[in-house]
Amino acid sequence: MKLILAVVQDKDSSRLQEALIDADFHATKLATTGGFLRSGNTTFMIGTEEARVDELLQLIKDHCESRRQVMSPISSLDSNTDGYITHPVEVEVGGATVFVLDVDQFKHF
Ligand code: 2BA
Repeated sequence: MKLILAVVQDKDSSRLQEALIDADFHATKLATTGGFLRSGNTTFMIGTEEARVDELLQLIKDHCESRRQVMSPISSLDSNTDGYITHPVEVEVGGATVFVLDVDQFKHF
């Protein structure tokens, strides 16, 4: 058993969710926030048998696009800008950031 954690852009999450259901993968969708851009993204937790990992990775790849995203700078009128970016930053985000983890035990009560 493997646990796949896939961080994807919100724009791709519905399409990916439908594709996971169609392919009979069981997933949990979490609303997450990127540590760098501090904007919302979506993390899927997907438990599956090792034999289906390559199929799952391909499915994630097929449904997640990379996009350029500009992070709006925080307003200088805001009182506390500590640790926040104060100039526009354009970065390439995604398609998907994926972690494949070994699962010690899987229980479904
Ligand atoms: P964020 O942390 O908001 O990062 C968004 C994009 O900003 C990243 O896209 C990358 O292109 C850029 N970026 C991130 N950190 C940077 C830095 N220190 N300097 C310059 N540019 C930086 P992706 O690499 O495709 O990552 C998309 C999202 O996936 C990330 O959103 C984060 O939520 C997650 N992620 C990426 N790598 C991760 C890691 N090693 N561990 C945990 N989560 C990760």
